[in-house]
Amino acid sequence: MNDLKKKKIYLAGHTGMVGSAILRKLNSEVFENVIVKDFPGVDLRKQAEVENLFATEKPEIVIIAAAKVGGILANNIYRAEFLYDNLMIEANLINSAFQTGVEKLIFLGSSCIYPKLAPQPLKEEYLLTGSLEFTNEPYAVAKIAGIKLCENYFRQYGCNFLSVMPTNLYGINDNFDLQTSHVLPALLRKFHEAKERNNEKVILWGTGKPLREFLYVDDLAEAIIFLIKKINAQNLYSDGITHLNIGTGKDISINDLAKIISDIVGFEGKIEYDSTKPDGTPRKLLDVSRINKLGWKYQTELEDGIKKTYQWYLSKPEAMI
Ligand code: GFB
Repeated sequence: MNDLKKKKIYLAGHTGMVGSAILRKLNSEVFENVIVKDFPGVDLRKQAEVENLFATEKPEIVIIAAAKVGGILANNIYRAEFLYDNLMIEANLINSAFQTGVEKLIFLGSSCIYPKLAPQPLKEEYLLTGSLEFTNEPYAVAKIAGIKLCENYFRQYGCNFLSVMPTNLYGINDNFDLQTSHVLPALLRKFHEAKERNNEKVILWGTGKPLREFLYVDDLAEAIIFLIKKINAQNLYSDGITHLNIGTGKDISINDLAKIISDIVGFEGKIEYDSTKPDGTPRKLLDVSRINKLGWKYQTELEDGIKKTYQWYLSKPEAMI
């Protein structure tokens, strides 16, 4: 373990919600040699810049938390960028890791890789067994390509590259922009602003019926550290799977989530739905039995995580812009 703490770890995407949570965790575990160098310094979509970064820094472990991400509307509007940017980022990072002999790489994807109507809960082996959900198909295709890059660099060259698929994440440093955010930060903001302005109602998107599973981002960071320490690509691929699910194994309807958030925020008005906005996938509950058996389990219950996120939001006026 002491050796591991001295390894040079390159965390790609350290400024986002996920990357910043992983960075906090790496630092708190006293990993001594963590490098963080991406946008605007290095544009990960540019092959030459990524190759130069790897040639100069020579990382030994790589974590790919860098991605173009967003909620249902952003995925559906910026379809070309969600596909192109994510393909370029992951292809450049994974191939550079191969070329420079990186010892271990962890690639982060998303639960939207599974078919829209797959049986629930979603087992790892359901990948590529049916059609994807339309709103996030470009993002999902890019993330599936990333899984397949890791798998096939392992199959052809034996690279220790593994992929993990977290469920919907939330927490501090989340994006609270109402056009591009995911549902949980959007609801915190909508209920908070409605309370502050004494509005009678809050309008949410879709029907409120879809079910989603939410994981507090610091729990995901714990899972990543656990995987760095304990799990290698061989463990996954020899078990016949290409990636590991990470989640809580519990889901909730958007309408029930809205009730919890409005209670926490203290909004007492009505909740209405705008059915001109998409619902997206009806349900995406991950089967997390594999990672649980390996020895990792989530810690933060939904209400506690929402309270922590709301406290952070209130303490950061810039998140409200
Ligand atoms: O979190 P979200 O944007 O993305 O939306 P997905 C989840 C559900 O919440 C959808 C509803 O059914 C939305 O219609 N919703 C209700 C709202 N009100 C709101 C609101 O004010 N804002 C938002 N954003 N949603 C994303 C994918 O899917 O999840 C990505 O597009 C990725 O590719 C990510 O996989 C984790 O869960 O539907």
